[in-house]
Amino acid sequence: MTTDTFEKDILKGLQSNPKRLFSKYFYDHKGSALFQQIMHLPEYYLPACETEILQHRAKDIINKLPEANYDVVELGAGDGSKTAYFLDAMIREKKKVTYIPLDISPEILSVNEEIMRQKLPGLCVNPIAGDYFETLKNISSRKNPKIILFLGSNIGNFEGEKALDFIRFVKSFMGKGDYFMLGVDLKKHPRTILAAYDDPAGITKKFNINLLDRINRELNGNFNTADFDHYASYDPISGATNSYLISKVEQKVRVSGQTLTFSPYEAIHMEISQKYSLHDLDRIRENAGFNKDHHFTDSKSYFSISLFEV
Ligand code: AVJ
Repeated sequence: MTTDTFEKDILKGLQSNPKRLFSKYFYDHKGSALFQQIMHLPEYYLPACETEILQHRAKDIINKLPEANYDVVELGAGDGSKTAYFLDAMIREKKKVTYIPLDISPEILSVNEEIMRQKLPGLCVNPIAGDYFETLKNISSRKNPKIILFLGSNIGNFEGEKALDFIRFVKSFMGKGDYFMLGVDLKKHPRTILAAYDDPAGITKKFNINLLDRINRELNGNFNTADFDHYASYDPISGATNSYLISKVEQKVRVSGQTLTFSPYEAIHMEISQKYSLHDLDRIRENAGFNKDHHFTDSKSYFSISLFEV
């Protein structure tokens, strides 16, 4: 990511009304470490539910896959530690797999490779660093049938129709007999969802505030982070969790030579974490032009790994 795009996006967002910042910029070094802490919070149920499915339902998922050979392509793979459970099951079920983790960060991909070497020696791993747009082009010319993984409820960060646009975009790199495997957080009791984004330990607040610190560091900003508070809300009708930073006082902030003014209690929209019902997912699958779907959920039905067939 060039500073240029970062600077343009941040200024544009902060000069908009309402003000907004983009969650894709949360993940600098410090932000990635804070996200690791979030994943271990008792209120943040998502990773445990997804891991349960990948550990205990992998065989049911694999039973839906007819071919003997697959390229397993993972979008935004990270360290791949959860994916290892699925890959392990693939190998035990005698599938021949090549694992192709795609991620923007080459550093995390070398961690991924090392984890696979330790957990699954002998697995063929072929990492590709870059953004989705560049890296997906690379894989569309490969001949093996593909399973494209997009796990961790990362689809939730796309606003409204953008999720469907993204799935259609991914599908344009797929052919007959390929599968899209999507990890999604399901609609559930609003209090359970809200608690996951409003932890009493305040880690989610730090995760949001860190973007202001990043702007201070990288764009010569002077946010006084103590003047901002974190606020999350969940709308059970739309299924959107929205996170905001609220300016507690009237204030002026300088960023990249520009002056921004905040009214008392003015909000910056930070992130959407969209929740879906299985019915919502069926509709998306149909609108994206996939043939069939299968949903695999954890024992509490909090999370789904959904398999869409081309
Ligand atoms: C990484 C996008 C799945 O939205 O649940 C966690 C990020 N934000 N707590 C999510 C996040 C606040 C997370 N995703």
